[in-house]
Amino acid sequence: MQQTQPEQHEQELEAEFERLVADDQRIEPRDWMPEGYRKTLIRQIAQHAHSEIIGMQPEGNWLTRAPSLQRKAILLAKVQDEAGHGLYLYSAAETLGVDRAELLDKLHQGKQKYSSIFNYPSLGWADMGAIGWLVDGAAIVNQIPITRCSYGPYARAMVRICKEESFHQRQGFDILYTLSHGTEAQHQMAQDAVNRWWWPSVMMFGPPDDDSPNSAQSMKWGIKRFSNDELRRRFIDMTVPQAEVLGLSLPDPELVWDEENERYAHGPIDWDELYENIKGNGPCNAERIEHRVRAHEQGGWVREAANAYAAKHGDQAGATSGQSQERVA
Ligand code: FAQ
Repeated sequence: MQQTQPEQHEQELEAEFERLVADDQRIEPRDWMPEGYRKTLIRQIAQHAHSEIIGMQPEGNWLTRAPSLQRKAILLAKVQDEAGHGLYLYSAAETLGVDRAELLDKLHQGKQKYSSIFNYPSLGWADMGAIGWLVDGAAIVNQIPITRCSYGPYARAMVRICKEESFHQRQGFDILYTLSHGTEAQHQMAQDAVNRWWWPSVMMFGPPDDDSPNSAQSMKWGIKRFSNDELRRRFIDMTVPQAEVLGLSLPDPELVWDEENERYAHGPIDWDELYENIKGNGPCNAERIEHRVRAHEQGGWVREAANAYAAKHGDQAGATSGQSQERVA
């Protein structure tokens, strides 16, 4: 009797993919997937990975000027976590058949994006508090649903990343709380940082739903679970009461509790600012890419050494298995 497996047609493979997504199961790297799904994931995961490593810059700027040894150690750990998040995410992207060197080239050539938020300058120590509290706070709201993304490697990477982001948000809150309850000058520093980081953080969630070309398909595929506006609203609802605990105000006079809809109403968002930033015209776009390319070039010898070590290690592993095969033979 013939035992060969029947050839599955593309339609059957697609039906199986749709079934897995509908049943809230995970798609794994070896599973069949539509080309558009693969491309969308590569685009989003690469953008996410790039954001993590570019996001090290505004905080890296303050490592040498942290006000105490303890604050410096905490900030250093946070920035190192961000490098780690970049590595998990580049690895997740590689499971889709791309090479991280190719993704980095695209970032350096401006062919792939990173989050708009990192194109704002970090002008003072209080900015470390505002970045942790607001930017990591926004990142958590955006990323917790990605722990349920239909693509397994991305979802799993996000579980650990979210745990670390919670610590990051907490450390930012702690910096701001200390400053806000310090001297009048310290309170002003905290308020000034929050004034500057609030709107960019609100914009981080992306364009409004009626101008978000990727959302509908990404939600259908279970890559995104909620729309940009829904996540933005959740972030605002979560953050306003925290600002009250901090004793700081948010720079939006129209931010009031809306009884009827049971959420905060807010003032108009300056979408032109976001679109200009995404196009490359934000306050620090050129500086961020310049710095990244310089760091990449200066780190070339590390990659060469790591590749040489891997090649040597690979040879040794081959030699060892060869020897053991000989022994077995
Ligand atoms: N900045 O159709 P949509 C962090 C682009 S990690 C720049 O709505 P989509 C940790 C978008 O790519 C922060 N570009 O797109 C940390 C698309 O362009 P394309 C990063 C943006 O993908 C904290 C076009 O606009 N997080 O903060 C932005 O469905 C502190 C149309 O938009 C992630 O990447 C923007 N803000 O939704 C590190 C999370 N928004 O590609 C250091 C994962 C939109 O078609 C310190 N990503 N665009 O040419 C996502 O959830 C989604 O990709 C969105 C965008 C929500 C960002």
